[in-house]
Amino acid sequence: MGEPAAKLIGTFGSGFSHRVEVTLRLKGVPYELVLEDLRNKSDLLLTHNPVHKMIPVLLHGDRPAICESLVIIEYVDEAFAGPSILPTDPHKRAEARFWARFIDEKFARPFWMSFWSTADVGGKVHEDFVNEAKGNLLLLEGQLNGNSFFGGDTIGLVDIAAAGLAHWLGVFEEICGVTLVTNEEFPGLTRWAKAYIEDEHVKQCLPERGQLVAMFSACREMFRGMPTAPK
Ligand SMILES: N[C@@H](CCC(=O)N[C@@H](CS)C(=O)NCC(=O)O)C(=O)O
Repeated sequence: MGEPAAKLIGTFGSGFSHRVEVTLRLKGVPYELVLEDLRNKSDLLLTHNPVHKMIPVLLHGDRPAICESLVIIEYVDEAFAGPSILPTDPHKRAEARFWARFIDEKFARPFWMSFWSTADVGGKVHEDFVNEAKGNLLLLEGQLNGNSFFGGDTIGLVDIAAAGLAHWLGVFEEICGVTLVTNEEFPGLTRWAKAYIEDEHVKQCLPERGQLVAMFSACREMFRGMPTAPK
């Protein structure tokens, strides 16, 4: 890929890091990846994201860092040449942003809790989370509209935001013994997940499945005791 044009502070196994890496790759931006140990945060991370103290963080030139994965994706799309990640039509752009935010704000929690919740959490039991997650999955299934990707023929903002559903889902299903997505119930999403993980740019920055299984298995008891997804 050539001399790094940007530095990404990320961590192994994070779907949020993956979002930024895949965006940089799709845009053809050479980058340096700095892997952070989140149990022992570096000065680099604390200096550049003093507000949330979270990865991913993007450093580009001498200007202040860009934080928050969805914000970084849009920044990279606008700051660098290469194929567009967001549609050019303003209405379609707004729709893509809406569904990307839906994934973080409405989809993510019941999805996560469908795997990891064991007890009554905030008045909800495991089955409530599964039902909620499936309702959200149906909404996403509808958005595919027979297309390969949410944005049409090529990977865009919503596909990148939903990457956890493509690659991390199977890992969680295996570890937790919960099947959330079947081809019978969600044929569009199943096809989409396969197409996403088979994309050449995506493949290059997907964490290896066995390593993900090991990592999430090691944290299983910790996740099960949490009232929400880890931050
Ligand atoms: N909303 C953030 C979420 C990022 C996030 O949850 N990062 C986690 C790792 S996957 C983190 O840095 N956690 C460290 C902490 O909370 O102390 C984004 O989209 O970038």
